[in-house]
Amino acid sequence: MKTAIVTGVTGQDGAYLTELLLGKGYRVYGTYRRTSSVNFWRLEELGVVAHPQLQLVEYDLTDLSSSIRLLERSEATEVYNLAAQSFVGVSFDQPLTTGEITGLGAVHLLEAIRTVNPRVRFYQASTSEMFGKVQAVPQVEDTPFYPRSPYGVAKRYAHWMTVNYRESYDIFGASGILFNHESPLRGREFVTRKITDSMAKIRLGQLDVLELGNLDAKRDWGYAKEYVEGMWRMLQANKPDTYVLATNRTETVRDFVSMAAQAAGFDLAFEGQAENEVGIDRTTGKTLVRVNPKFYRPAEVELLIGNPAKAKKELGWEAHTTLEALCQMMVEADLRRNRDGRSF
Ligand code: NDP
Ligand code: GDR
Repeated sequence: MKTAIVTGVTGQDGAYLTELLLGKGYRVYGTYRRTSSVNFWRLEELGVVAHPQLQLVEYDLTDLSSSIRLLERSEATEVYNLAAQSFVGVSFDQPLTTGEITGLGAVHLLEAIRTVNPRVRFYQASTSEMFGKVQAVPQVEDTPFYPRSPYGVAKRYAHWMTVNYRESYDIFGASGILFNHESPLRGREFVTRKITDSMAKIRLGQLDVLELGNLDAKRDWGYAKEYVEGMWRMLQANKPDTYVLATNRTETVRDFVSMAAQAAGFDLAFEGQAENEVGIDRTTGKTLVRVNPKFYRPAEVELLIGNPAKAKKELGWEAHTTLEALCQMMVEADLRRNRDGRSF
Protein backbone atom coordinates (compact mmCIF):
# COMPACT_ATOMS: atom_id res chain seq x y z
CA MET A 1 0.00 0.00 0.00
CA LYS A 2 1.34 3.47 -0.92
CA THR A 3 1.49 6.17 1.73
CA ALA A 4 1.23 9.90 0.99
CA ILE A 5 1.44 13.05 3.06
CA VAL A 6 -0.97 15.83 2.10
CA THR A 7 -0.22 19.14 3.81
CA GLY A 8 -3.18 21.52 3.97
CA VAL A 9 -5.80 18.77 4.14
CA THR A 10 -8.39 21.23 5.46
CA GLY A 11 -8.17 23.32 2.28
CA GLN A 12 -10.00 22.91 -1.02
CA ASP A 13 -7.31 20.98 -2.89
CA GLY A 14 -6.24 18.99 0.18
CA ALA A 15 -9.77 17.64 0.53
CA TYR A 16 -10.14 16.65 -3.13
CA LEU A 17 -6.65 15.16 -3.32
CA THR A 18 -7.26 13.13 -0.17
CA GLU A 19 -10.49 11.80 -1.66
CA LEU A 20 -8.61 10.87 -4.85
CA LEU A 21 -5.73 9.13 -3.06
CA LEU A 22 -8.01 7.19 -0.71
CA GLY A 23 -9.94 6.05 -3.78
CA LYS A 24 -6.70 4.73 -5.24
CA GLY A 25 -6.00 2.73 -2.08
CA TYR A 26 -3.40 5.03 -0.53
CA ARG A 27 -2.88 5.52 3.17
CA VAL A 28 -3.00 9.30 3.67
CA TYR A 29 -1.46 11.43 6.39
CA GLY A 30 -3.43 14.65 6.14
CA THR A 31 -1.96 17.55 8.07
CA TYR A 32 -3.93 20.30 9.76
CA ARG A 33 -3.02 23.19 12.03
CA ARG A 34 -4.04 23.25 15.64
CA THR A 35 -6.73 25.89 15.98
CA SER A 36 -9.31 26.66 18.64
CA SER A 37 -12.05 25.29 16.39
CA VAL A 38 -11.64 22.26 14.15
CA ASN A 39 -12.20 22.83 10.46
CA PHE A 40 -12.92 19.57 8.66
CA TRP A 41 -16.08 20.64 6.82
CA ARG A 42 -14.65 19.86 3.38
CA LEU A 43 -13.57 16.36 4.35
CA GLU A 44 -17.02 15.91 5.87
CA GLU A 45 -18.78 17.07 2.70
CA LEU A 46 -16.74 14.56 0.69
CA GLY A 47 -17.55 11.84 3.24
CA VAL A 48 -13.90 10.91 3.90
CA VAL A 49 -13.21 12.44 7.31
CA ALA A 50 -13.59 9.11 9.14
CA HIS A 51 -12.01 6.97 6.42
CA PRO A 52 -9.92 4.20 8.05
CA GLN A 53 -6.96 4.90 5.75
CA LEU A 54 -6.90 8.61 6.62
CA GLN A 55 -4.72 9.73 9.51
CA LEU A 56 -5.25 13.38 10.47
CA VAL A 57 -2.11 14.81 12.07
CA GLU A 58 -1.42 18.14 13.72
CA TYR A 59 1.39 19.89 11.92
CA ASP A 60 2.69 23.34 11.08
CA LEU A 61 4.68 23.92 7.91
CA THR A 62 6.83 26.54 9.61
CA ASP A 63 8.24 23.98 12.05
CA LEU A 64 11.20 22.03 10.62
CA SER A 65 11.35 19.43 13.36
CA SER A 66 7.69 18.54 12.90
CA SER A 67 8.37 18.11 9.16
CA ILE A 68 11.16 15.66 9.96
CA ARG A 69 9.03 13.73 12.46
CA LEU A 70 6.16 13.57 9.98
CA LEU A 71 8.41 12.06 7.32
CA GLU A 72 9.88 9.54 9.77
CA ARG A 73 6.63 8.51 11.37
CA SER A 74 4.56 8.13 8.19
CA GLU A 75 7.20 6.40 6.04
CA ALA A 76 5.46 8.17 3.16
CA THR A 77 6.81 7.88 -0.37
CA GLU A 78 4.87 10.83 -1.78
CA VAL A 79 4.48 14.31 -0.26
CA TYR A 80 2.03 16.83 -1.66
CA ASN A 81 2.74 20.30 -0.29
CA LEU A 82 -0.56 22.12 -0.56
CA ALA A 83 -0.32 24.11 2.67
CA ALA A 84 0.09 27.85 2.24
CA GLN A 85 -1.17 31.26 3.24
CA SER A 86 -2.93 31.19 -0.12
CA PHE A 87 -4.96 34.39 -0.20
CA VAL A 88 -3.28 37.00 -2.38
CA GLY A 89 -5.13 39.93 -0.78
CA VAL A 90 -4.01 39.02 2.74
CA SER A 91 -0.41 38.61 1.61
CA PHE A 92 -0.15 42.40 1.21
CA ASP A 93 -1.09 42.84 4.88
CA GLN A 94 0.97 39.87 6.14
CA PRO A 95 4.02 39.68 3.87
CA LEU A 96 6.32 38.12 6.47
CA THR A 97 3.92 35.39 7.60
CA THR A 98 3.18 34.67 3.95
CA GLY A 99 6.90 34.41 3.23
CA GLU A 100 7.48 32.08 6.15
CA ILE A 101 4.61 29.73 5.33
CA THR A 102 4.23 29.93 1.57
CA GLY A 103 7.91 30.39 0.73
CA LEU A 104 10.17 28.93 3.41
CA GLY A 105 7.62 26.29 4.46
CA ALA A 106 8.26 24.31 1.30
CA VAL A 107 11.98 24.23 2.10
CA HIS A 108 11.27 22.70 5.51
CA LEU A 109 9.69 19.77 3.72
CA LEU A 110 12.46 19.57 1.12
CA GLU A 111 15.07 19.56 3.89
CA ALA A 112 13.13 16.89 5.78
CA ILE A 113 13.03 14.75 2.62
CA ARG A 114 16.75 15.28 2.03
CA THR A 115 17.46 14.26 5.62
CA VAL A 116 15.03 11.38 6.16
CA ASN A 117 14.54 9.76 2.75
CA PRO A 118 15.72 11.46 -0.48
CA ARG A 119 13.73 8.95 -2.54
CA VAL A 120 10.41 10.50 -1.44
CA ARG A 121 8.56 12.18 -4.32
CA PHE A 122 7.59 15.80 -3.65
CA TYR A 123 4.85 17.92 -5.22
CA GLN A 124 5.01 21.70 -4.84
CA ALA A 125 1.78 23.67 -5.34
CA SER A 126 3.07 26.46 -7.54
CA THR A 127 0.83 29.03 -9.13
CA SER A 128 0.03 31.21 -12.13
CA GLU A 129 0.43 34.16 -9.71
CA MET A 130 4.18 33.73 -10.36
CA PHE A 131 3.55 35.10 -13.89
CA GLY A 132 1.94 38.19 -12.36
CA LYS A 133 2.45 41.05 -14.78
CA VAL A 134 2.42 38.71 -17.72
CA GLN A 135 5.23 38.69 -20.22
CA ALA A 136 3.52 36.47 -22.82
CA VAL A 137 0.03 35.17 -23.70
CA PRO A 138 -0.85 32.38 -23.12
CA GLN A 139 1.55 31.49 -20.30
CA VAL A 140 3.57 28.27 -20.49
CA GLU A 141 6.20 26.60 -18.29
CA ASP A 142 9.06 28.84 -19.45
CA THR A 143 7.21 32.17 -19.61
CA PRO A 144 9.26 34.60 -17.46
CA PHE A 145 7.91 35.24 -13.95
CA TYR A 146 6.98 38.73 -12.69
CA PRO A 147 5.02 38.21 -9.46
CA ARG A 148 2.84 41.10 -8.26
CA SER A 149 2.15 40.20 -4.63
CA PRO A 150 4.05 38.94 -1.58
CA TYR A 151 2.18 35.66 -2.16
CA GLY A 152 3.43 35.41 -5.75
CA VAL A 153 6.98 36.24 -4.71
CA ALA A 154 6.92 33.61 -1.93
CA LYS A 155 5.56 30.97 -4.32
CA ARG A 156 8.22 31.82 -6.84
CA TYR A 157 10.89 31.20 -4.19
CA ALA A 158 9.36 27.84 -3.26
CA HIS A 159 9.13 26.89 -6.92
CA TRP A 160 12.80 27.62 -7.58
CA MET A 161 13.84 25.80 -4.40
CA THR A 162 11.96 22.74 -5.65
CA VAL A 163 13.80 22.97 -8.98
CA ASN A 164 17.06 23.52 -7.11
CA TYR A 165 16.63 20.42 -4.92
CA ARG A 166 15.78 18.47 -8.07
CA GLU A 167 19.01 19.57 -9.72
CA SER A 168 21.29 19.63 -6.65
CA TYR A 169 20.27 16.47 -4.78
CA ASP A 170 18.42 14.46 -7.40
CA ILE A 171 15.23 14.75 -5.37
CA PHE A 172 12.01 13.99 -7.27
CA GLY A 173 10.59 17.49 -6.90
CA ALA A 174 7.68 18.23 -9.24
CA SER A 175 6.19 21.70 -9.50
CA GLY A 176 2.67 22.23 -10.78
CA ILE A 177 2.02 25.76 -12.01
CA LEU A 178 -1.72 25.66 -11.51
CA PHE A 179 -4.04 28.36 -12.75
CA ASN A 180 -7.09 29.26 -10.64
CA HIS A 181 -9.24 26.27 -9.86
CA GLU A 182 -12.55 26.48 -8.09
CA SER A 183 -15.32 24.28 -6.74
CA PRO A 184 -18.15 24.25 -4.19
CA LEU A 185 -15.35 23.64 -1.64
CA ARG A 186 -13.54 26.90 -2.47
CA GLY A 187 -12.98 29.27 0.47
CA ARG A 188 -15.51 32.12 0.59
CA GLU A 189 -12.82 34.82 0.51
CA PHE A 190 -11.89 33.92 -3.09
CA VAL A 191 -13.83 35.78 -5.75
CA THR A 192 -15.72 32.93 -7.47
CA ARG A 193 -17.09 31.46 -4.27
CA LYS A 194 -17.79 34.91 -2.83
CA ILE A 195 -19.88 35.55 -5.95
CA THR A 196 -21.75 32.22 -6.01
CA ASP A 197 -22.43 32.32 -2.26
CA SER A 198 -23.65 35.93 -2.47
CA MET A 199 -25.86 35.27 -5.50
CA ALA A 200 -27.43 32.36 -3.62
CA LYS A 201 -27.98 34.57 -0.55
CA ILE A 202 -29.52 37.36 -2.65
CA ARG A 203 -31.85 34.83 -4.31
CA LEU A 204 -32.92 33.58 -0.85
CA GLY A 205 -33.41 37.09 0.54
CA GLN A 206 -30.46 36.78 2.94
CA LEU A 207 -28.34 39.55 1.34
CA ASP A 208 -29.09 42.76 -0.57
CA VAL A 209 -25.95 43.61 -2.50
CA LEU A 210 -22.67 41.93 -3.44
CA GLU A 211 -19.62 44.20 -3.15
CA LEU A 212 -16.55 43.45 -5.26
CA GLY A 213 -13.23 45.01 -6.27
CA ASN A 214 -11.69 44.88 -9.74
CA LEU A 215 -14.25 43.51 -12.21
CA ASP A 216 -11.85 43.69 -15.17
CA ALA A 217 -9.32 41.12 -13.91
CA LYS A 218 -9.19 38.08 -16.21
CA ARG A 219 -8.62 34.58 -14.94
CA ASP A 220 -8.29 31.07 -16.34
CA TRP A 221 -10.71 29.18 -14.06
CA GLY A 222 -10.92 25.38 -13.94
CA TYR A 223 -12.49 22.73 -11.72
CA ALA A 224 -10.36 21.81 -8.67
CA LYS A 225 -11.35 18.14 -8.66
CA GLU A 226 -9.73 17.71 -12.08
CA TYR A 227 -6.60 19.63 -11.08
CA VAL A 228 -5.72 17.34 -8.14
CA GLU A 229 -5.66 14.44 -10.61
CA GLY A 230 -2.94 16.36 -12.45
CA MET A 231 -0.92 16.68 -9.21
CA TRP A 232 -1.04 12.93 -8.73
CA ARG A 233 0.00 12.29 -12.33
CA MET A 234 3.05 14.54 -11.88
CA LEU A 235 4.30 12.26 -9.10
CA GLN A 236 3.69 9.09 -11.15
CA ALA A 237 5.78 10.37 -14.09
CA ASN A 238 9.18 8.93 -14.98
CA LYS A 239 11.00 12.13 -14.09
CA PRO A 240 10.29 15.20 -11.98
CA ASP A 241 9.34 18.26 -13.98
CA THR A 242 7.34 21.49 -14.05
CA TYR A 243 3.87 21.55 -15.62
CA VAL A 244 1.19 24.14 -16.27
CA LEU A 245 -2.40 23.03 -15.53
CA ALA A 246 -4.99 25.38 -17.02
CA THR A 247 -8.04 25.46 -19.31
CA ASN A 248 -6.66 27.88 -21.95
CA ARG A 249 -9.75 30.09 -21.62
CA THR A 250 -9.90 33.41 -19.79
CA GLU A 251 -12.87 35.46 -18.58
CA THR A 252 -13.31 38.62 -16.53
CA VAL A 253 -14.63 38.70 -12.97
CA ARG A 254 -17.60 40.61 -14.44
CA ASP A 255 -18.34 37.69 -16.80
CA PHE A 256 -18.30 35.29 -13.88
CA VAL A 257 -20.73 37.51 -11.96
CA SER A 258 -23.13 37.47 -14.92
CA MET A 259 -22.84 33.70 -15.20
CA ALA A 260 -23.53 33.20 -11.48
CA ALA A 261 -26.42 35.67 -11.54
CA GLN A 262 -27.97 33.74 -14.41
CA ALA A 263 -27.51 30.43 -12.57
CA ALA A 264 -29.33 31.99 -9.59
CA GLY A 265 -32.18 33.14 -11.86
CA PHE A 266 -31.28 36.84 -12.35
CA ASP A 267 -30.83 38.77 -15.58
CA LEU A 268 -28.00 41.16 -14.77
CA ALA A 269 -26.93 44.27 -16.68
CA PHE A 270 -23.80 46.27 -15.84
CA GLU A 271 -23.82 50.09 -15.95
CA GLY A 272 -21.32 52.83 -15.11
CA GLN A 273 -17.57 52.89 -14.97
CA ALA A 274 -14.82 51.90 -12.54
CA GLU A 275 -15.80 52.64 -8.93
CA ASN A 276 -19.31 53.65 -10.03
CA GLU A 277 -20.06 50.45 -11.91
CA VAL A 278 -23.12 48.56 -10.74
CA GLY A 279 -24.91 45.35 -11.71
CA ILE A 280 -28.69 45.82 -11.99
CA ASP A 281 -31.39 43.15 -12.13
CA ARG A 282 -33.23 43.89 -15.40
CA THR A 283 -36.47 42.43 -14.07
CA THR A 284 -36.78 44.40 -10.82
CA GLY A 285 -34.40 47.31 -11.44
CA LYS A 286 -32.65 46.55 -8.14
CA THR A 287 -28.90 46.97 -7.73
CA LEU A 288 -27.41 43.57 -6.91
CA VAL A 289 -23.70 44.26 -7.43
CA ARG A 290 -21.56 47.27 -6.64
CA VAL A 291 -17.86 48.09 -6.68
CA ASN A 292 -16.14 48.84 -3.39
CA PRO A 293 -12.54 50.04 -3.77
CA LYS A 294 -11.64 48.46 -0.43
CA PHE A 295 -11.36 45.18 -2.38
CA TYR A 296 -8.80 46.61 -4.84
CA ARG A 297 -5.25 45.29 -4.44
CA PRO A 298 -2.12 47.46 -4.24
CA ALA A 299 -0.84 45.69 -7.38
CA GLU A 300 -3.08 43.60 -9.59
CA VAL A 301 -2.60 40.64 -11.90
CA GLU A 302 -4.73 41.70 -14.85
CA LEU A 303 -4.69 38.72 -17.21
CA LEU A 304 -3.99 35.03 -16.79
CA ILE A 305 -4.46 32.33 -19.40
CA GLY A 306 -2.45 29.13 -19.44
CA ASN A 307 -1.57 26.66 -22.16
CA PRO A 308 -1.51 23.14 -20.65
CA ALA A 309 -0.18 21.43 -23.81
CA LYS A 310 2.84 19.92 -22.04
CA ALA A 311 0.66 18.32 -19.34
CA LYS A 312 -1.63 16.93 -22.02
CA LYS A 313 1.24 15.50 -24.03
CA GLU A 314 3.31 14.06 -21.19
CA LEU A 315 0.74 13.32 -18.48
CA GLY A 316 -2.42 12.81 -20.54
CA TRP A 317 -4.06 15.51 -18.39
CA GLU A 318 -6.62 18.05 -19.58
CA ALA A 319 -9.47 20.08 -18.13
CA HIS A 320 -12.98 19.03 -19.11
CA THR A 321 -15.48 21.00 -17.04
CA THR A 322 -16.63 24.26 -18.66
CA LEU A 323 -16.75 27.46 -16.65
CA GLU A 324 -20.53 27.58 -17.14
CA ALA A 325 -20.94 24.06 -15.67
CA LEU A 326 -18.56 24.86 -12.81
CA CYS A 327 -20.39 28.08 -11.97
CA GLN A 328 -23.75 26.31 -12.06
CA MET A 329 -22.44 23.58 -9.74
CA MET A 330 -21.17 26.20 -7.26
CA VAL A 331 -24.38 28.26 -7.27
CA GLU A 332 -26.50 25.15 -6.75
CA ALA A 333 -24.33 24.03 -3.82
CA ASP A 334 -24.54 27.50 -2.27
CA LEU A 335 -28.32 27.68 -2.71
CA ARG A 336 -28.61 24.32 -0.95
CA ARG A 337 -26.29 25.26 1.91
CA ASN A 338 -27.81 28.68 2.51
CA ARG A 339 -31.31 27.24 2.39
CA ASP A 340 -30.22 24.77 5.08
CA GLY A 341 -28.49 27.56 7.04
CA ARG A 342 -25.10 25.87 6.95
CA SER A 343 -22.84 27.81 4.65
CA PHE A 344 -19.07 27.54 5.27
P1 NDP B 1 -6.63 26.76 0.76
O1 NDP B 1 -6.39 28.15 1.22
O2 NDP B 1 -8.03 26.27 0.63
O3 NDP B 1 -5.85 25.74 1.73
C1 NDP B 1 -4.60 26.05 2.26
C2 NDP B 1 -4.26 25.05 3.32
O4 NDP B 1 -3.00 25.37 3.91
C3 NDP B 1 -5.27 24.98 4.48
O5 NDP B 1 -5.47 23.64 4.83
C4 NDP B 1 -4.53 25.71 5.59
O6 NDP B 1 -4.93 25.33 6.88
C5 NDP B 1 -3.11 25.24 5.33
N1 NDP B 1 -2.11 26.04 6.01
C6 NDP B 1 -1.98 27.38 6.05
N2 NDP B 1 -0.93 27.74 6.79
C7 NDP B 1 -0.36 26.60 7.25
C8 NDP B 1 0.75 26.30 8.09
N3 NDP B 1 1.51 27.27 8.61
N4 NDP B 1 1.04 25.01 8.36
C9 NDP B 1 0.28 24.02 7.85
N5 NDP B 1 -0.80 24.23 7.07
C10 NDP B 1 -1.11 25.51 6.77
O7 NDP B 1 -5.86 26.59 -0.63
P2 NDP B 1 -6.21 25.68 -1.91
O8 NDP B 1 -6.64 24.36 -1.45
O9 NDP B 1 -7.05 26.47 -2.83
O10 NDP B 1 -4.79 25.60 -2.61
C11 NDP B 1 -3.85 24.56 -2.26
C12 NDP B 1 -2.45 25.03 -2.62
O11 NDP B 1 -2.37 25.31 -4.00
C13 NDP B 1 -2.01 26.30 -1.89
O12 NDP B 1 -0.64 26.19 -1.66
C14 NDP B 1 -2.27 27.39 -2.92
O13 NDP B 1 -1.42 28.48 -2.70
C15 NDP B 1 -1.95 26.66 -4.21
N6 NDP B 1 -2.64 27.10 -5.40
C16 NDP B 1 -3.99 27.18 -5.40
C17 NDP B 1 -4.67 27.51 -6.55
C18 NDP B 1 -6.14 27.62 -6.59
O14 NDP B 1 -6.67 28.20 -7.55
N7 NDP B 1 -6.86 27.05 -5.64
C19 NDP B 1 -3.92 27.79 -7.81
C20 NDP B 1 -2.49 27.61 -7.68
C21 NDP B 1 -1.89 27.28 -6.52
P3 NDP B 1 -6.11 26.09 7.69
O15 NDP B 1 -7.38 25.44 7.22
O16 NDP B 1 -5.77 25.83 9.10
O17 NDP B 1 -6.03 27.54 7.30
P1 GDR C 1 -6.40 35.04 -7.03
O1 GDR C 1 -7.90 34.70 -6.61
O2 GDR C 1 -5.92 36.31 -6.47
O3 GDR C 1 -6.36 34.88 -8.51
O4 GDR C 1 -5.61 33.86 -6.31
P2 GDR C 1 -9.07 35.60 -6.05
O5 GDR C 1 -10.30 34.80 -6.29
O6 GDR C 1 -8.83 36.09 -4.68
O7 GDR C 1 -9.05 36.89 -7.01
C1 GDR C 1 -9.24 36.77 -8.42
C2 GDR C 1 -9.41 38.16 -9.03
O8 GDR C 1 -10.66 38.71 -8.61
C3 GDR C 1 -10.45 40.06 -8.25
N1 GDR C 1 -11.50 40.49 -7.31
C4 GDR C 1 -11.70 40.01 -6.08
N2 GDR C 1 -11.06 39.03 -5.40
C5 GDR C 1 -11.51 38.72 -4.16
N3 GDR C 1 -10.93 37.73 -3.48
N4 GDR C 1 -12.55 39.41 -3.57
C6 GDR C 1 -13.22 40.42 -4.22
O9 GDR C 1 -14.14 41.00 -3.69
C7 GDR C 1 -12.77 40.72 -5.54
N5 GDR C 1 -13.19 41.60 -6.47
C8 GDR C 1 -12.42 41.46 -7.54
C9 GDR C 1 -9.06 40.08 -7.64
O10 GDR C 1 -8.56 41.40 -7.57
C10 GDR C 1 -8.33 39.16 -8.60
O11 GDR C 1 -7.92 39.87 -9.72
C11 GDR C 1 -6.10 32.54 -6.33
C12 GDR C 1 -5.63 31.85 -5.04
O12 GDR C 1 -6.24 30.57 -4.94
C13 GDR C 1 -4.13 31.66 -5.05
O13 GDR C 1 -3.73 30.87 -3.93
C14 GDR C 1 -3.75 30.95 -6.34
O14 GDR C 1 -2.35 30.77 -6.40
C15 GDR C 1 -4.24 31.72 -7.54
O15 GDR C 1 -5.64 31.84 -7.45
C16 GDR C 1 -3.91 31.03 -8.85
